[in-house]
Amino acid sequence: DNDLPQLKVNQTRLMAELHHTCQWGSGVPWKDATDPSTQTGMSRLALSDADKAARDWFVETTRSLGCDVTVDAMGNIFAVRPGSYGPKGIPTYCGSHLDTQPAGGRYDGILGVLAGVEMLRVMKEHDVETAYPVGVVNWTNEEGARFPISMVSSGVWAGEIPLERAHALKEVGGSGATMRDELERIGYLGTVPASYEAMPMAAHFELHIEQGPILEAENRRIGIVEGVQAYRWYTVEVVGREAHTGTTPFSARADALLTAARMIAYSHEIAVRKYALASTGILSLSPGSVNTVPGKVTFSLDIRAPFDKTLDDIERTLFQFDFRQIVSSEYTKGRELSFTWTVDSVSPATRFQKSCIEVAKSAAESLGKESSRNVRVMTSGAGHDSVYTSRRCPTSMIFVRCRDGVSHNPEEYASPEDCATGAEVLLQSVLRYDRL
Ligand code: HGY
Ligand code: MN
Ligand code: MN
Ligand code: MN
Repeated sequence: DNDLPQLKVNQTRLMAELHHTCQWGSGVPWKDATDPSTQTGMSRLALSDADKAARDWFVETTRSLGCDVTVDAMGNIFAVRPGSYGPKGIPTYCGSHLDTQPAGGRYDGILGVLAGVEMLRVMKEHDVETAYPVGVVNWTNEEGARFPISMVSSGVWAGEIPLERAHALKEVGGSGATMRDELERIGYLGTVPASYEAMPMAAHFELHIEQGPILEAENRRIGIVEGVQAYRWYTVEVVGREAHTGTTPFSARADALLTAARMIAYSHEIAVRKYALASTGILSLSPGSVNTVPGKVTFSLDIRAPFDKTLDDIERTLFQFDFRQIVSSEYTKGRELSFTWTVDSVSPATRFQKSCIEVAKSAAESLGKESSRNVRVMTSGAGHDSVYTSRRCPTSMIFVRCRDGVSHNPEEYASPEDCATGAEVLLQSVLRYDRL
């Protein structure tokens, strides 16, 4: 592979496009991006008007770079640049997602998509001829923030999530609009089936910020991701009984919020004991009055661990024993206290394929002498669409460090140099994989 052109990405252009695309979903111009006092963060929720604007830009830009663009039934956008083997060749893709968290950052997802666009630009500029087609894909609703199954569209593509279930997903706390409604409203309900049979991939590489503290702590610039930890999302509903806060003694209360708070605190204790993580990011209660004991609480649980078995243990412990124990101990004081739970999203522990890990690693090490000290093989704490693509084709990911390991936060930041280096490793990985 030494005769591979040592192509450089254009860092200024890449960052200019990050600035340009941040206009969609950000209340704050990029120049204020590092000033926390002005930061409102990115809110380019899946299938929102801001997401549509970014999607339209992606379609128009990749078309102008000579790509055929296909939109599937989940609104996944596949931009494919032909290779010398012609249309029958199966493309090597790089991809990520344009949607963000409600108060997200400026790099999570979009950096990987824009690095793919930069790859296309560099290939066009240097008349690079790949044997197989290369593609850039934008996966719909990776975050699962607006429609509460994360990586749902790559999950449908991989045949792991039924299309009907995804289409019927209702937006969190919103108007009740479904994914299908919103796909139709913004004009991205494609006719091509959302499936790997319809849109096959030879391989999938994803550039993403690490979203954690490891690379920065070890002063490494590039992470080569060999797998993703397991995680599950639950919704727990606790039902008690509304009561007057001034006249109802504790002994007669069925306080749904107090009970839910104890359950949430306990889930964190269990997670710590089992070297796992637990978080509650959504909590709603009713009726929501200062002087009424809450009768109903609904909260989310996001549990993560390196191994599925740990999640099995935690799930069994919480839902078969401890939550029952907590509710019944509260119950003896009051009456009519109960809870129900649903599993909303399951992302099993994932190991990427050696072929892609090795390609990405050698691509990173080819970037100059000291680079091997800059490279760290690691697993991802966050879920990504690559979890699902790895079910259907060789996959790996490339991480760049982010300041203080912060993400899903307006202050998310990755340096222009690191963004460009990551994009270069992505470009080299795709070129090398094409040669395999
Ligand atoms: O939840 C996750 O890890 C991802 O950001 N969807
Ligand atoms: Mn992401
Ligand atoms: Mn994210
Ligand atoms: Mn993610």
